[in-house]
Amino acid sequence: MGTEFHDTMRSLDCHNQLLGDTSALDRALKHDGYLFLRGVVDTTMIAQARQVVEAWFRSQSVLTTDHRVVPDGPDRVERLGLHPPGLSDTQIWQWIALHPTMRQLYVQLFGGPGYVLPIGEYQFTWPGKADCWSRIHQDAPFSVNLDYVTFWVPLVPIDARLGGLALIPGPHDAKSFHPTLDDGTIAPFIPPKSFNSEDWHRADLLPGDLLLFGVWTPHCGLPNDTDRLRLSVDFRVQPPGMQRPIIGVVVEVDEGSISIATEGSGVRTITLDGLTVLRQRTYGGPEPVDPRGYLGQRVVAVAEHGRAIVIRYPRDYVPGIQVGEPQAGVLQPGIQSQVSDLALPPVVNQ
Ligand SMILES: O=C(O)CCC(=O)C(=O)O
Repeated sequence: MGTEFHDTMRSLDCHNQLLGDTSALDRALKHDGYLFLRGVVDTTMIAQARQVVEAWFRSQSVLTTDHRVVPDGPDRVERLGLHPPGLSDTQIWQWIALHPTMRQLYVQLFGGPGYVLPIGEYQFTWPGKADCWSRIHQDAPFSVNLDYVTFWVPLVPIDARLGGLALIPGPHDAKSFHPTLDDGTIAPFIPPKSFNSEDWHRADLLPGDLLLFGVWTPHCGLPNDTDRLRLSVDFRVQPPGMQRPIIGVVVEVDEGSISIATEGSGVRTITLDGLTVLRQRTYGGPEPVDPRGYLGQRVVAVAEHGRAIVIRYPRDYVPGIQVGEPQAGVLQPGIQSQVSDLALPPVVNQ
């Protein structure tokens, strides 16, 4: 599938009328599998984040000052890989996720503080990026018992030609569309034929808009038919009440257990058994069979009753120490903050 049917793809419903009613927002997120909110993210913050990300791409000589990809740029962007360390070093998704205005938004959406997981991505779909439709997926099969809400945040205006994100609305709870392969493992992607073209929904987005979706919502980044980069960030936030993973550095491993030095709750030891999913740094390859490979590594672990369900790597760092209270208050769509510097806020993960 190319970009030809994006214009006629069904539109996401906007949920702004539910703002101010956290129960209704929660019900809609569960029922629709997503929330689409217009103009709720601080646009000054997003403009600064865009400046940072574009500056990094300009430093790689692939982007012009008027936001165009240079003629031989698409191939060069592809060669940067999906997770360029230099882009990650800007720490700009964490800056957005921990920004005071975002923390205020978590309170408005969830009725309490959000906890930002150390799992975030910079998306930079380049013109002509191939095989976008072969990357349809749900997050749940990768996250195994780790629940969260994905915050998908456009940094640039996104129309049908630039593509953006499409998803399949619906509760989908606990229903995996990922086929099981012959060797018993779960396929990393969902075959496109699993859905009809009219099942897919998308929306034109502006900086300040926000797309939230749950771990069972099938989604896919769309192809880009322009001469610009589609820039967005996505990060994962846990509303109050969701079970937190254990996050820290592995300090001890033996046959039956793993000990993780956390930032807020000391060293936690959990048992490993034959059912523990041990994930390697990149998905799609062979999983590590020897848990001793995690020694000295920062990990995210999901445990139940002291038993490790999954050990995985974070994607970037977010402080786990909880300091300070988020400012309560109601954000109005279109709010602009007075924050104009690029300094990271103090250590705050609520
Ligand atoms: O933005 C994209 O292209 C894909 C995003 C995605 O897969 C995610 O947020 O989980």
